[in-house]
Amino acid sequence: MIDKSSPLPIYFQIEEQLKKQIDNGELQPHDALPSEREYAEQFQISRMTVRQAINNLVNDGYLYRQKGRGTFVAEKKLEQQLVGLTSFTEDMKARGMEPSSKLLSFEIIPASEKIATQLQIDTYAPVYEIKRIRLADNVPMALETVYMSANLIKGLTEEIINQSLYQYIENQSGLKIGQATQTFESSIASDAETVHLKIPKRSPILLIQRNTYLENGTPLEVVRSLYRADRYKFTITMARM
Ligand code: 16G
Repeated sequence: MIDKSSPLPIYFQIEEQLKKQIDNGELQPHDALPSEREYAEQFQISRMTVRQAINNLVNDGYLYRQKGRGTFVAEKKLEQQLVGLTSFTEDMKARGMEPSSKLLSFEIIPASEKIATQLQIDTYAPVYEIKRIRLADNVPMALETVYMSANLIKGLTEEIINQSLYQYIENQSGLKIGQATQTFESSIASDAETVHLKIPKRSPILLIQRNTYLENGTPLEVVRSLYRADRYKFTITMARM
């Protein structure tokens, strides 16, 4: 409830109340929110204050607006701990979701100079280029492009790629994945990317690039992934240095 005598600003109290309703399931993903006018009447406050609270919740990803239709509760973001080197399949299984992939293209191409440098192979040496939409419970979460040396990883097939790449590398090819470096940047999705990810045009997205190495230091993969910014949140625990 709203406490007008509290030192906490009213918009903040509304935000907290809505967040609580979302967390405890009283408000479910895609539920329509009452209008600003209804909230203003219910709480006996100005519509401006309601709008401020709702704007903040839209900006923080708890709610989303649809032109001409209103404001709705957003799906909860997946919280991904930044510990350990894991695959998409492992990440989804760990949270009880069903991973799957939609293969967009799978080719062997000559390595560009940039990819060759990162994979420490000759320019124009054969590399796999694998483009996949990664889905969790059938919802597109990320678009991933992987480059790997075709001389290092032999015998990749469409069937394998539709399952788990890391599982194949470790269990079938006998190689040991060691470590990776990863960068995170914000970006804006292209029109084609928004179609694949089923998000509105010009949505913000997270560009994640990973360079993975085998235990012996050989570069294994160069990956460019676009993760849905409305569905992902990364957490990291840091110790004071
Ligand atoms: C993750 C990795 C990607 C790796 C893939 C293997 C990021 C940014 N990317 O999506 O580098 O190729 O897992 O997944 O985390 P798979 O074993 O399910 O095919």
